[in-house]
Amino acid sequence: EVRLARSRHAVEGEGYPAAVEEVHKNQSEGLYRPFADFAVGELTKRFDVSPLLLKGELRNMVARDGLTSIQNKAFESSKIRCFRSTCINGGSSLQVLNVAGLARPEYDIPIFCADFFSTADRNIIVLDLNPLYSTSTNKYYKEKYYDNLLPLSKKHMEVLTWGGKVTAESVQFFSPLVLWTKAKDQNLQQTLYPAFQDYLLAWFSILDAAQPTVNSEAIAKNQEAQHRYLTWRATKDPGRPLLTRLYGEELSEKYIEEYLFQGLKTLGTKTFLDYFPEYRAEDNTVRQQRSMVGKSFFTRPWDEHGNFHID
Ligand code: BLA
Repeated sequence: EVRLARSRHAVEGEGYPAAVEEVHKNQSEGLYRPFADFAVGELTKRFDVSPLLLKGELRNMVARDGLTSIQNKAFESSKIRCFRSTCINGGSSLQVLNVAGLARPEYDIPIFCADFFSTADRNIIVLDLNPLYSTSTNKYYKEKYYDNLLPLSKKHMEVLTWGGKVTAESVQFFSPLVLWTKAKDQNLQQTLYPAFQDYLLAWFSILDAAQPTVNSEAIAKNQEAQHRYLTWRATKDPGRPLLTRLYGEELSEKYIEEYLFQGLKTLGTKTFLDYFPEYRAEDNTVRQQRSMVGKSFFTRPWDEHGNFHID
């Protein structure tokens, strides 16, 4: 395996390239490409990573419209099981960034999650350090990873305000730091880009400081928590229908299993219905609905101390 030169992707200077609007218009690289470049640049600069090679048909995915491009990159390191960055550029009608960072199971550190979906007239944005364990029932976990980051997230929350209706099922995967927004009429390069940088660097700092556990029970738990998360997302991710439209059923299933939610087939053997039995239909298939609880959160359910409140 080829090691990446550490400085290869380094981003020169700080901030967002001034020409990004132009780039977006020209549809050459897309709205989120500077985000992806920053993520990969910082990752390779800070950690001793090796690229994870994509298999066969996942290497050069071609969208059915022949125009939408996709850039996939994935890495691992001694502490990182998988860090992957995906950038979809479909011109002014479709821009997607999806970045995920999952540590090895010797660490209980949160999952880095950036899910940005933009069209000409709307943005759907989730940026978070998704918790492996509930921050409302596990105060130790909340204190360990989140309390000291609340001030950092506060300034971004004030700009990137709560995006409205989101299901209870999604909220259980979110942390008190989550930025869930539909940020309209905003300069994302001035609002979202700094938040993305802050959250990513915060995740890197957590990783830097992390010490592996040797407790096999703790390792197994961390692994199952990641598996449960991946199982949820691989089955219920709202991006699914779009991926199927772009790449067809077969390729997108492969992409979801082996790349986007890699670990699904290797970290555990439990099924979606084992983790989420409330989704079992009478014929034992998985119910199509995204929410069974039926509760939605219209406002941010955490207070400024990161405590969860149900109104
Ligand atoms: C919508 N994506 C959403 C929404 C959320 C998320 C909360 C809006 C609310 C909803 O429709 O449920 C993201 N949901 C999450 C995350 C978790 C969760 C991160 O439970 C758990 C951690 N998004 C992508 C990719 C695509 C994508 C790769 O990450 C497409 C290729 C698209 N997300 C996408 C689309 C919608 C969406 C198209 C709108 C779906 C709709 O309006 O029906």
